[in-house]
This record gives sequence, structure tokens and C-alpha cells, in this order.
Amino acid sequence: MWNKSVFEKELKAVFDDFVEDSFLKQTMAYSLFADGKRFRPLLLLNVYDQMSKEEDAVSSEIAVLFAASIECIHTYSLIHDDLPCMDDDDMRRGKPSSHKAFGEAEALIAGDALLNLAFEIMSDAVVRDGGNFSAKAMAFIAKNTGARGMVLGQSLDIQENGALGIEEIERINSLKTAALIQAAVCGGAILAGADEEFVSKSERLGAYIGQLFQLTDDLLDVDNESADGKTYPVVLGEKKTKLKIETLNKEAQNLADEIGLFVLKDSIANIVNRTY
Ligand code: GRG
Repeated sequence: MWNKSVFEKELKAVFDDFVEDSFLKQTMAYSLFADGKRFRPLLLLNVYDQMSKEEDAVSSEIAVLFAASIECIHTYSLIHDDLPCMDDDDMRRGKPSSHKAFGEAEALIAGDALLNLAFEIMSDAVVRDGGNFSAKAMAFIAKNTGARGMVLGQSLDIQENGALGIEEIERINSLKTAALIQAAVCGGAILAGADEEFVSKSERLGAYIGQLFQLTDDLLDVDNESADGKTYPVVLGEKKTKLKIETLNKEAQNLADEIGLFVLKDSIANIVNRTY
């Protein structure tokens, strides 16, 4: 099973391999190596590891390149989300957010560069691998993080002002947060050579995990005033949110058992019990 400290070393090596020394590299590294949980790349690697006995699986070096790319996409989204024109957050990952440290223009560019880097690393991996599964994984990740996925979720989120209905909140959460988590889970499965049927079941599991992640995040952040009627606890209260988390937890654990993705059972439990 992969853990954070092993992945951390791989991420650093990939980053140094692909990015030349410059001030831009420093601004990218400031956010990328700022003690994130690495939840999404570890999902990808652990799913890949459990399933990679399939003969079509890509090599583990290729899977690591995809995991690093997922973390670059996640980090870019956090840098951009923190900007004054979006959520306007001063702190991220325990230190001043990128625009607080370097100014808005540099933060915008660091985010752009991380997004581009993710696709540079993945396309390099696809060429190196030469097979269909790495290309399919990249296409899946591109779809789920772009204008049909995470970016659409962010767009819907910023268009909405004031209280939302539960269905709208769930739609935004499923795009803004869950789409990237699904990309990690399904990316790992595709790289391991999974067929379409399995990928669509793991997509459903990724959706549960994404919803759970957002709801536990909202509970931890319940005093955040910028949430402004757009979260489950604000609209339904903490008690109903906790009940929803219990239901989602059971559904996710059952589905993980049903499709045999036992490696995700601990990840699901860790989300439900997380304190940060
Ligand atoms: C700017 C295009 C664009 C998208 C941004 C991901 C996102 C969409 C916004 C970030 C704000 C937010 C609260 C997103 C919900 C997902 C979430 C809780 C992200 C934080 O992820 P963690 O807790 O962070 O895994 P670390 O730092 O541990 O990686």
C-alpha cells in the first residue's frame, strides 16, 4: 500500500525532472510541496496497485506519473480558488496562500503552470507507455477536471449567490469536488487495465467518496461565513449532515465490497473520521 511519505519523494523527483530552475518553479513548488494530504494521488496508486495484476496494466512508473499529475491539477485548483476574485483565502495548507506570498499575478501563473505541467507529464507518460490504457486514463482525467467536471462545478458555484436547494448543492459538489476524486479512482483502475464495466462501477464509488469528502470538509469548516447557504450543514444543519454522512459511508463501503476494491475501505473510513 502506498503512503504519503513514499509518494512525496516520487512527486519531488517527477517535478525536478520536468521543471527547470526559475522563479516560476519556486512559486509552483511553494504550493505543491506545502504538506497537502495527497489524498487523490494515493487513491489512484492504491487502486492501481490492488488491480495491477491484470495483464494489460501499465508499469508502476507510468502510474506514478499519473498520480503526480493528479496532485498538480489539485494544487492548481486550490491556488486559483484562493484568489481574491474567487474564494479570497489568505491561508492554504498551513501557510499564506500563493497570492499572499507572491501577489495575484504570480499565483495565477503558478496555477496555470501546474495545470499545464500535469498534461505535459501525462502526455509524456502516454508516449512512453505506448498503450491504450494510459491514453484512456488521460482522457478520463481531462474530461473530469475540465468544462464537464471540476471547472464546471467551480463555475456553477461562483454563479450562485445565497441559499441553494440540496439538489443544487449536490450537483455542485459532485462536479467541483467529486469529479477529481473519481478521476483518481477511475484513473487508477484504467491504468491497471480495468474494463469499461468496472470503470463505471468505480465511477459510482468515486462519486460517493467525493460527496463524503465534501460533507466532512463542510462540517470541519462549519464556521466559514463565505459558505453563504451553499453547503449541506448550512442548509440542513449539522445533525442531518452527519446522518447523510453515515448513509453515504454505508453505501460506499458496500459498493467497495461488491466490486472488490477493498483497498478503498480504509480511505473511506479515514474520510468519515477525519479531523482536518
Ligand atoms: C479553481 C477551477 C477551479 C476549481 C477549484 C477544488 C476547488 C475547485 C476548489 C477548492 C475549494 C474547496 C473547498 C474544494 C472542495 C474540495 C476540497 C475540500 C479541497 C481541499 O482538499 P484537501 O483537503 O486539501 O485534500 P490538501 O491541502 O490536503 O490537498
